[in-house]
Amino acid sequence: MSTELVRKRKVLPVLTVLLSVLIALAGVTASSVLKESTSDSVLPAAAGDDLGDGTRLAPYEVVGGVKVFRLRAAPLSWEVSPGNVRQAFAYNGTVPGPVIRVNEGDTVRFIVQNDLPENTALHWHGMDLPNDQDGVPGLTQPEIEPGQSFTYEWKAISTGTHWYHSHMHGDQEGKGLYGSLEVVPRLGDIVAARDYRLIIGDGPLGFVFNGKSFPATAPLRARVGERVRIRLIGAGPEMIHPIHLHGGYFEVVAQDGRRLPVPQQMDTLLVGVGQTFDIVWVPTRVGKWMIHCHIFSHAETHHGMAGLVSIFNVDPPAVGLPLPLGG
Ligand SMILES: [Cu+2]
Repeated sequence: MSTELVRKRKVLPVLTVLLSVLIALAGVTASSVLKESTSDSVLPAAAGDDLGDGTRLAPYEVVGGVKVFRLRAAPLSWEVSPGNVRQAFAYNGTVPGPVIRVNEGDTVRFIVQNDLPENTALHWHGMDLPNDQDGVPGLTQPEIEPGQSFTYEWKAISTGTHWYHSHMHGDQEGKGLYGSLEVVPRLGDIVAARDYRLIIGDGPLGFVFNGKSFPATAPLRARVGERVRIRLIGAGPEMIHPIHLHGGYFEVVAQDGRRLPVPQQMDTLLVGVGQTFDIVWVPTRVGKWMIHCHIFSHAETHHGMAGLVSIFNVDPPAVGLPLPLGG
């Protein structure tokens, strides 16, 4: 037996043991993450789950390898804050509509049912797709009339944070016909312990984050030291909003779904209608930290905070991380 072969025979069992240990460790990590996800809104999420920000993940069924989603647009009485009920238009009975999250390369189909009292059409904002699936009424397709449905089908090529919305006119969008459209890249997704979205609305529902006005906006949970991803989406339909986070700075890592070559650190980010940004924040101190529009009439009244305000409830780290000096 050559010395080379002897060496291989000694090394292989060692490698096998190492591999088993690594697999066991990976199993422990995965199960602890899953365990936390049920109690603490930490990734990963399943269809129908509350994503911890007042939105829910859209369910779908797989038919012949295609992910099939159903979206029903209909009028809805929607309470934006306690006692403040507005006449909304909604996909599947919620404002915003369900979060559509698919993987890069998926073929997706959307059956859109129009139960509104008026015509509509649905646009897939930021998607590279065939022109006749772009959802622009009168240009790429006929208007979907009340009682009718329209089926869209395309391949998810454009990765990152995007959104979908009615392209009929701004009023439909302002009444709530929009939602987050998230295409998870095969490689290089933004790494984070938590994944929130804040869709900014400023139409007939008033100033709303994810369809709600403070104090009805969902409180957002985080822990010191975690990487917290926030997807900011300007759904408009009319205004721009300087979104400000208390408690230090965040990093802007992507715009309109595209990763920035150099992430930029700031504490206030101007979000225009149609724009999306992915920001990452690592809280350094426990407490209640605001994220809000810094135009005061969008975030406050004479009776206190209202509109575009959400609160991060930051808890101590799950493991003993060093805290910043100075308390
Ligand atoms: Cu604003």
